[in-house]
Amino acid sequence: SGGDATAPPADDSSALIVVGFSQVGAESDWRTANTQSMKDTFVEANGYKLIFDDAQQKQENQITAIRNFIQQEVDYIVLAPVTETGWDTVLQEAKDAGIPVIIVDRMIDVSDDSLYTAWVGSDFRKEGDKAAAWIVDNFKDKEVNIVHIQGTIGSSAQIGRTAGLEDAVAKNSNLKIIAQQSGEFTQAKGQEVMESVLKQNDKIDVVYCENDNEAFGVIDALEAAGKTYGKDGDIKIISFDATNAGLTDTLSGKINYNVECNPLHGPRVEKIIKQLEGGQTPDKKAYVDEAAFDANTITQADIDARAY
Ligand code: GYE
Repeated sequence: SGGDATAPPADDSSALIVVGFSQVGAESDWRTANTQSMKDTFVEANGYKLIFDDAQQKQENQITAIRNFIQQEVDYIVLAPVTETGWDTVLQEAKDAGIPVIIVDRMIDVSDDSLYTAWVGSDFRKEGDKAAAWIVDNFKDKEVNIVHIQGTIGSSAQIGRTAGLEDAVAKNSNLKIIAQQSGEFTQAKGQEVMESVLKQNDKIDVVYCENDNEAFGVIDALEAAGKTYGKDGDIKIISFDATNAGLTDTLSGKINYNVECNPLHGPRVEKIIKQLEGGQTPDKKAYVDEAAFDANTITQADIDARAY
Protein backbone atom coordinates (compact mmCIF):
# COMPACT_ATOMS: atom_id res chain seq x y z
CA SER A 1 0.00 0.00 0.00
CA GLY A 2 2.49 2.56 -1.19
CA GLY A 3 5.29 4.31 0.64
CA ASP A 4 9.01 3.83 0.40
CA ALA A 5 9.68 0.10 0.28
CA THR A 6 13.15 0.53 1.79
CA ALA A 7 12.01 2.42 4.90
CA PRO A 8 11.29 0.24 7.94
CA PRO A 9 7.71 0.40 9.19
CA ALA A 10 7.34 3.03 11.91
CA ASP A 11 6.01 0.49 14.41
CA ASP A 12 8.69 -2.14 13.80
CA SER A 13 9.40 -3.17 17.39
CA SER A 14 11.76 -5.91 16.16
CA ALA A 15 14.26 -3.11 15.48
CA LEU A 16 14.50 -2.48 19.23
CA ILE A 17 17.36 -3.99 21.24
CA VAL A 18 15.78 -6.14 23.92
CA VAL A 19 17.48 -5.96 27.34
CA GLY A 20 16.48 -8.21 30.23
CA PHE A 21 17.52 -6.66 33.54
CA SER A 22 17.55 -8.75 36.70
CA GLN A 23 17.58 -6.30 39.60
CA VAL A 24 18.36 -7.27 43.21
CA GLY A 25 15.30 -5.66 44.76
CA ALA A 26 14.21 -2.34 46.22
CA GLU A 27 15.98 -2.47 49.57
CA SER A 28 17.52 1.02 49.60
CA ASP A 29 17.48 4.55 48.19
CA TRP A 30 20.60 3.60 46.24
CA ARG A 31 18.75 0.70 44.64
CA THR A 32 15.75 2.86 43.71
CA ALA A 33 18.07 5.34 42.00
CA ASN A 34 19.83 2.48 40.19
CA THR A 35 16.53 1.07 38.91
CA GLN A 36 15.43 4.52 37.75
CA SER A 37 18.72 5.06 35.91
CA MET A 38 18.24 1.79 34.02
CA LYS A 39 14.58 2.54 33.24
CA ASP A 40 15.43 6.05 32.03
CA THR A 41 18.21 4.80 29.76
CA PHE A 42 16.62 1.74 28.18
CA VAL A 43 13.55 3.40 26.67
CA GLU A 44 12.03 2.91 23.23
CA ALA A 45 13.06 6.40 22.17
CA ASN A 46 16.69 5.27 22.60
CA GLY A 47 16.05 2.06 20.65
CA TYR A 48 15.50 -0.38 23.51
CA LYS A 49 12.88 -2.58 25.02
CA LEU A 50 13.60 -3.20 28.70
CA ILE A 51 12.28 -6.26 30.50
CA PHE A 52 12.70 -5.46 34.19
CA ASP A 53 12.60 -8.04 36.98
CA ASP A 54 12.79 -7.27 40.72
CA ALA A 55 14.14 -10.34 42.57
CA GLN A 56 13.21 -9.14 46.09
CA GLN A 57 16.75 -9.83 47.32
CA LYS A 58 16.53 -13.54 46.43
CA GLN A 59 19.08 -15.23 44.20
CA GLU A 60 16.62 -17.98 43.22
CA ASN A 61 14.35 -15.27 41.76
CA GLN A 62 17.27 -13.86 39.79
CA ILE A 63 18.07 -17.29 38.37
CA THR A 64 14.42 -17.72 37.33
CA ALA A 65 14.45 -14.25 35.72
CA ILE A 66 17.61 -15.06 33.72
CA ARG A 67 16.06 -18.32 32.52
CA ASN A 68 12.97 -16.39 31.40
CA PHE A 69 15.17 -13.90 29.54
CA ILE A 70 16.92 -16.78 27.76
CA GLN A 71 13.55 -18.27 26.80
CA GLN A 72 12.40 -14.88 25.47
CA GLU A 73 15.60 -14.69 23.40
CA VAL A 74 16.55 -11.21 24.63
CA ASP A 75 19.53 -9.54 22.98
CA TYR A 76 21.34 -8.77 26.26
CA ILE A 77 21.03 -9.90 29.85
CA VAL A 78 22.00 -7.37 32.51
CA LEU A 79 22.47 -8.77 36.01
CA ALA A 80 22.83 -6.84 39.27
CA PRO A 81 23.73 -9.88 41.40
CA VAL A 82 22.58 -10.13 45.01
CA THR A 83 25.60 -12.22 46.04
CA GLU A 84 28.91 -13.05 44.37
CA THR A 85 28.66 -16.84 44.20
CA GLY A 86 26.20 -19.29 42.67
CA TRP A 87 25.99 -18.03 39.09
CA ASP A 88 28.00 -20.59 37.11
CA THR A 89 25.14 -22.83 35.99
CA VAL A 90 22.67 -20.20 34.85
CA LEU A 91 25.32 -18.06 33.16
CA GLN A 92 26.54 -21.13 31.28
CA GLU A 93 22.95 -21.49 30.03
CA ALA A 94 23.01 -17.87 28.81
CA LYS A 95 26.36 -18.45 27.15
CA ASP A 96 25.09 -21.59 25.41
CA ALA A 97 22.15 -19.53 24.14
CA GLY A 98 24.61 -16.98 22.73
CA ILE A 99 23.29 -14.10 24.87
CA PRO A 100 25.91 -11.66 26.21
CA VAL A 101 25.67 -11.04 29.97
CA ILE A 102 26.63 -7.67 31.45
CA ILE A 103 27.16 -7.54 35.23
CA VAL A 104 26.41 -4.25 36.96
CA ASP A 105 26.98 -2.90 40.51
CA ARG A 106 28.10 -5.93 42.59
CA MET A 107 30.55 -8.45 41.16
CA ILE A 108 30.22 -12.17 40.56
CA ASP A 109 32.67 -14.89 41.49
CA VAL A 110 32.67 -17.50 38.69
CA SER A 111 35.23 -20.14 37.80
CA ASP A 112 35.17 -19.11 34.12
CA ASP A 113 35.37 -15.39 33.33
CA SER A 114 33.98 -15.96 29.85
CA LEU A 115 30.57 -16.47 31.52
CA TYR A 116 30.12 -12.69 31.45
CA THR A 117 31.04 -10.10 28.87
CA ALA A 118 31.73 -7.04 31.03
CA TRP A 119 31.20 -5.59 34.49
CA VAL A 120 30.77 -2.00 35.66
CA GLY A 121 30.46 -0.95 39.30
CA SER A 122 32.24 0.39 42.35
CA ASP A 123 35.45 -0.48 44.15
CA PHE A 124 33.83 -1.51 47.41
CA ARG A 125 37.13 -2.36 49.08
CA LYS A 126 38.37 1.14 48.35
CA GLU A 127 35.16 2.52 49.85
CA GLY A 128 35.73 0.45 52.99
CA ASP A 129 39.34 1.61 53.22
CA LYS A 130 38.26 5.27 53.07
CA ALA A 131 35.74 4.81 55.88
CA ALA A 132 38.21 2.89 58.05
CA ALA A 133 40.87 5.55 57.48
CA TRP A 134 38.45 8.16 58.84
CA ILE A 135 38.16 6.20 62.09
CA VAL A 136 41.93 5.75 62.36
CA ASP A 137 42.59 9.46 61.66
CA ASN A 138 39.92 10.79 63.99
CA PHE A 139 40.60 8.65 67.04
CA LYS A 140 44.42 8.41 66.81
CA ASP A 141 45.51 6.05 69.63
CA LYS A 142 42.29 6.21 71.66
CA GLU A 143 40.36 3.01 72.35
CA VAL A 144 37.47 2.73 69.87
CA ASN A 145 34.49 0.42 70.35
CA ILE A 146 32.89 -0.16 66.97
CA VAL A 147 29.43 -1.51 66.20
CA HIS A 148 29.52 -2.96 62.70
CA ILE A 149 26.22 -3.20 60.82
CA GLN A 150 26.92 -5.13 57.65
CA GLY A 151 25.10 -5.20 54.34
CA THR A 152 23.66 -8.29 52.66
CA ILE A 153 26.12 -11.05 53.51
CA GLY A 154 27.95 -12.36 50.47
CA SER A 155 27.33 -9.27 48.32
CA SER A 156 30.39 -7.46 46.94
CA ALA A 157 29.30 -4.24 48.67
CA GLN A 158 29.32 -6.03 52.04
CA ILE A 159 32.50 -7.99 51.35
CA GLY A 160 34.55 -4.91 50.35
CA ARG A 161 33.23 -2.55 53.03
CA THR A 162 33.67 -5.21 55.73
CA ALA A 163 37.21 -6.04 54.56
CA GLY A 164 38.22 -2.38 54.76
CA LEU A 165 37.13 -2.17 58.38
CA GLU A 166 38.43 -5.57 59.44
CA ASP A 167 41.81 -4.84 57.90
CA ALA A 168 42.08 -1.57 59.84
CA VAL A 169 41.08 -3.38 63.05
CA ALA A 170 43.80 -5.98 62.44
CA LYS A 171 46.39 -3.25 61.97
CA ASN A 172 45.35 -0.89 64.78
CA SER A 173 45.16 -2.48 68.23
CA ASN A 174 43.07 0.40 69.61
CA LEU A 175 40.16 -0.48 67.29
CA LYS A 176 37.71 -3.13 68.45
CA ILE A 177 34.55 -4.48 66.82
CA ILE A 178 32.20 -5.10 69.76
CA ALA A 179 29.18 -6.20 67.69
CA GLN A 180 28.86 -7.33 64.08
CA GLN A 181 25.58 -8.21 62.40
CA SER A 182 23.85 -7.75 59.04
CA GLY A 183 21.27 -5.02 58.63
CA GLU A 184 20.55 -6.34 55.11
CA PHE A 185 20.97 -2.83 53.66
CA THR A 186 17.51 -1.81 54.96
CA GLN A 187 16.40 0.88 57.37
CA ALA A 188 14.08 -1.47 59.30
CA LYS A 189 16.76 -4.09 59.89
CA GLY A 190 19.41 -1.47 60.67
CA GLN A 191 17.15 -0.10 63.40
CA GLU A 192 16.30 -3.56 64.75
CA VAL A 193 19.97 -4.59 64.98
CA MET A 194 20.94 -1.33 66.67
CA GLU A 195 18.13 -1.66 69.23
CA SER A 196 19.39 -5.09 70.25
CA VAL A 197 23.04 -3.95 70.29
CA LEU A 198 22.13 -1.06 72.61
CA LYS A 199 20.66 -3.51 75.13
CA GLN A 200 23.99 -5.30 75.44
CA ASN A 201 26.61 -2.57 75.03
CA ASP A 202 27.23 0.49 77.09
CA LYS A 203 30.28 2.09 75.58
CA ILE A 204 29.94 2.62 71.84
CA ASP A 205 32.21 5.06 69.99
CA VAL A 206 31.43 4.34 66.35
CA VAL A 207 28.61 2.73 64.40
CA TYR A 208 29.88 1.62 60.98
CA CYS A 209 26.79 1.26 58.76
CA GLU A 210 27.31 -0.26 55.33
CA ASN A 211 24.68 1.96 53.67
CA ASP A 212 22.59 5.10 54.26
CA ASN A 213 19.34 3.27 54.93
CA GLU A 214 20.94 1.26 57.74
CA ALA A 215 22.28 4.54 59.12
CA PHE A 216 18.75 6.04 59.12
CA GLY A 217 17.53 3.05 61.15
CA VAL A 218 20.49 3.32 63.52
CA ILE A 219 19.77 7.04 64.06
CA ASP A 220 16.15 6.22 64.95
CA ALA A 221 17.35 3.62 67.47
CA LEU A 222 19.86 6.04 69.03
CA GLU A 223 17.22 8.78 69.26
CA ALA A 224 14.78 6.41 70.97
CA ALA A 225 17.48 5.36 73.45
CA GLY A 226 18.34 8.98 74.22
CA LYS A 227 21.94 8.67 73.02
CA THR A 228 23.91 11.55 71.54
CA TYR A 229 25.52 10.91 68.18
CA GLY A 230 27.08 12.49 65.12
CA LYS A 231 29.26 15.56 64.93
CA ASP A 232 28.41 16.93 68.37
CA GLY A 233 27.55 13.62 70.06
CA ASP A 234 29.22 10.66 71.76
CA ILE A 235 28.66 8.06 69.04
CA LYS A 236 30.18 8.70 65.60
CA ILE A 237 28.32 7.39 62.56
CA ILE A 238 29.87 6.18 59.32
CA SER A 239 27.78 5.48 56.25
CA PHE A 240 28.03 4.57 52.57
CA ASP A 241 26.16 5.60 49.39
CA ALA A 242 25.97 9.38 49.99
CA THR A 243 22.43 9.61 48.65
CA ASN A 244 20.60 12.93 48.85
CA ALA A 245 18.99 11.91 52.16
CA GLY A 246 22.31 10.56 53.44
CA LEU A 247 24.13 13.77 52.58
CA THR A 248 21.35 15.82 54.19
CA ASP A 249 22.02 13.92 57.43
CA THR A 250 25.76 14.49 56.92
CA LEU A 251 25.35 18.26 56.53
CA SER A 252 23.15 18.38 59.63
CA GLY A 253 25.89 16.48 61.50
CA LYS A 254 23.95 13.29 62.22
CA ILE A 255 26.31 11.24 60.05
CA ASN A 256 30.02 11.98 60.50
CA TYR A 257 31.41 10.50 57.31
CA ASN A 258 29.61 9.29 54.19
CA VAL A 259 31.45 7.42 51.43
CA GLU A 260 29.97 7.86 47.98
CA CYS A 261 28.69 4.96 45.90
CA ASN A 262 27.30 5.94 42.52
CA PRO A 263 24.11 4.14 41.33
CA LEU A 264 23.70 5.84 37.95
CA HIS A 265 24.79 2.86 35.89
CA GLY A 266 22.18 3.04 33.08
CA PRO A 267 24.34 5.10 30.70
CA ARG A 268 27.41 3.01 31.58
CA VAL A 269 25.62 -0.21 30.66
CA GLU A 270 24.32 1.42 27.49
CA LYS A 271 27.87 2.36 26.53
CA ILE A 272 28.90 -1.29 26.85
CA ILE A 273 25.95 -2.42 24.69
CA LYS A 274 26.78 0.20 22.05
CA GLN A 275 30.38 -1.04 21.94
CA LEU A 276 29.17 -4.62 21.49
CA GLU A 277 26.69 -3.57 18.80
CA GLY A 278 29.57 -1.84 17.00
CA GLY A 279 31.73 -4.95 17.13
CA GLN A 280 34.11 -3.49 19.73
CA THR A 281 35.33 -5.16 22.90
CA PRO A 282 34.32 -3.29 26.07
CA ASP A 283 36.60 -3.25 29.10
CA LYS A 284 36.09 -6.44 31.07
CA LYS A 285 35.91 -4.44 34.32
CA ALA A 286 35.26 -0.72 34.80
CA TYR A 287 35.31 1.06 38.16
CA VAL A 288 33.42 4.28 38.84
CA ASP A 289 35.23 7.21 40.50
CA GLU A 290 33.81 8.12 43.88
CA ALA A 291 34.26 10.73 46.60
CA ALA A 292 33.56 10.87 50.36
CA PHE A 293 31.88 13.54 52.51
CA ASP A 294 32.86 14.66 56.00
CA ALA A 295 30.30 16.44 58.19
CA ASN A 296 32.94 19.11 58.86
CA THR A 297 33.46 20.03 55.22
CA ILE A 298 30.28 19.13 53.30
CA THR A 299 28.28 22.02 51.78
CA GLN A 300 24.71 22.52 50.63
CA ALA A 301 26.03 22.51 47.06
CA ASP A 302 27.11 18.86 47.51
CA ILE A 303 23.51 17.95 48.33
CA ASP A 304 22.02 20.08 45.56
CA ALA A 305 24.18 18.17 43.08
CA ARG A 306 22.51 14.91 44.15
CA ALA A 307 19.40 13.97 42.22
CA TYR A 308 18.89 10.71 44.13
O1 GYE B 1 25.38 0.43 48.81
C1 GYE B 1 23.18 -0.38 49.07
C2 GYE B 1 22.37 -1.27 48.21
O2 GYE B 1 25.32 -2.92 45.88
C3 GYE B 1 26.30 -0.79 45.95
O3 GYE B 1 23.32 -2.14 47.61
C4 GYE B 1 25.10 -1.59 46.19
C5 GYE B 1 24.56 -1.51 47.59
C6 GYE B 1 24.31 -0.12 48.14
O4 GYE B 1 21.34 -1.86 48.80
O5 GYE B 1 22.50 0.74 49.50
